[in-house]
Amino acid sequence: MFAQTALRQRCAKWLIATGLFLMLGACVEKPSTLERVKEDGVLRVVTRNSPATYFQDRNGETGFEYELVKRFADDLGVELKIETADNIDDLFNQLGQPSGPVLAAAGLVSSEQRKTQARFSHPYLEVTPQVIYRNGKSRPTDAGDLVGKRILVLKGSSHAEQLAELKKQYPALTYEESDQVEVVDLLRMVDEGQIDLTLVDSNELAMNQVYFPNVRVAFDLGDARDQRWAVAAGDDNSLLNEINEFLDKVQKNGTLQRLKDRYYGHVDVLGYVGAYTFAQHLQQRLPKYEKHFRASAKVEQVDWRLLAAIGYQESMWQAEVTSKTGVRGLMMLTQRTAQAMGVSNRLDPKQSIIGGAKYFMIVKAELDDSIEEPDRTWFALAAYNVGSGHLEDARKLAKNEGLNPNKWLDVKKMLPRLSQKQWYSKTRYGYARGGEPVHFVANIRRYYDILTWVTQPQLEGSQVAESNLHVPGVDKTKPTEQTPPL
Ligand code: BLG
Repeated sequence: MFAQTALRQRCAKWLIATGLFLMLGACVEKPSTLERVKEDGVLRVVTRNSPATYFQDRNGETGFEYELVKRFADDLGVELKIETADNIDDLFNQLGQPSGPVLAAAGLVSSEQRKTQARFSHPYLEVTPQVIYRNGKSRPTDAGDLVGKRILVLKGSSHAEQLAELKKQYPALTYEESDQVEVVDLLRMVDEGQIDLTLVDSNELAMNQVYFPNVRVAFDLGDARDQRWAVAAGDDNSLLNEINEFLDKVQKNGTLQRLKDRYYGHVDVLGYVGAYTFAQHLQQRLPKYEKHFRASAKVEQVDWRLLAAIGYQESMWQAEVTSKTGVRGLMMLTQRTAQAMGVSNRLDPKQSIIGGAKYFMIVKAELDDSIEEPDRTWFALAAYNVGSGHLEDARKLAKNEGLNPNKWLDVKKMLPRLSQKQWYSKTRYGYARGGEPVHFVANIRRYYDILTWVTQPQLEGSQVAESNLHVPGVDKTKPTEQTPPL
């Protein structure tokens, strides 16, 4: 009897001990990636240093991927730490390391081969692979025309994979891959005739076209593809699920569209011809006026590159222009504005820039306090062009439509209505060529982005910075006035 009780007690103790052990086991189980990120308070992201992904300007870190992933880190309530990979293979290697970054945000498209190395998120951007050739040489029109050409692509890129596929169909096709270059280098090499062809994604070309006047699209190689973020291979879905929820959310609430609008929405505005022209003017015209833009920017506490972008939109950096409507000079001042700003000679570039800068800051200060940056800058640009009264009318129309009168994305939809009688007849200031400020702002944003990229501080040892050194007219050693980020 006693022995039986003792046995039962021993069994009970053993069961409790085993239970505790198992529970302990459960407690020390490895935390999920998401838990680890939250515990560390840091989201480590690997990307590439390029204008379409991530780069530094004088206001700090920027780029489409950077901005999107920063919002994700903010949502998680953690700090963002960006790491850059030298090339795409290196990027996937880093992602695979147990102590490496947990997420790759670098304009990646998924492929069968890549799916063995990583898992991909929901899509956020659609791009088309394009074959790039040099203007003046014979234009390839289909995949068969690639045979016999000197072709260079990024090592480990989806474009290299496409060429490997094509080689099965065209065994004579030859191409090289390099891990020593970035997209800008490939485009420069085509521009300078060092290689015949390269392959890049449409968004990368659009952002870089302005530096390379000779570069042209030969044809689209295949259908549009989706860019996605990547996490390490494995079965831990914690971070991936969170990413997908985030991407779905920013898709629905318009944040993603706003970012696309900011970085890519206006790339079509220039068109290719405009982009080549801009590249030439950057070299030939801007140097004459740069000192005046810098001086006015200092006085008005505004980014000189924004003033330069306005100047390009107004006159393509020409001092002696007159519009059909009699508006004149580098910053295209009306007679009334010139008088109000104390400009006696509108054709004097220095006076025009001083007056334009002053006027821009005045219309900006007059805007409703509830309009925040960066929209505040876009509204000020619109007011510079169409006048504050008409801009107010468009804001009222936006409000009546249930849109947000403080968001440029909403108000720019209303501005063109100011030229339609059914709408302008009901506004306070009446008819205006409302389409003009929409193009005006889109163009200036584009020029401003380009000038920001071209004048970014030296990135030590970077291929990208190297490749920009050939753009004259921009003295990278001079300090720039610090201004609020746009
Ligand atoms: C702007 C004025 C605004 C004025 C609006 O016109 O000129 N801005 C400047 O002078 C800097 O002051 O607003 S208002 O005072 O409240 O009426 C509206 O009148 C100039 C615009 C006009 C535009 N460019 C700066 O963006 C222009 O020249 N448009 C005509 C082009 S063309 O003749 O068809 O080629």
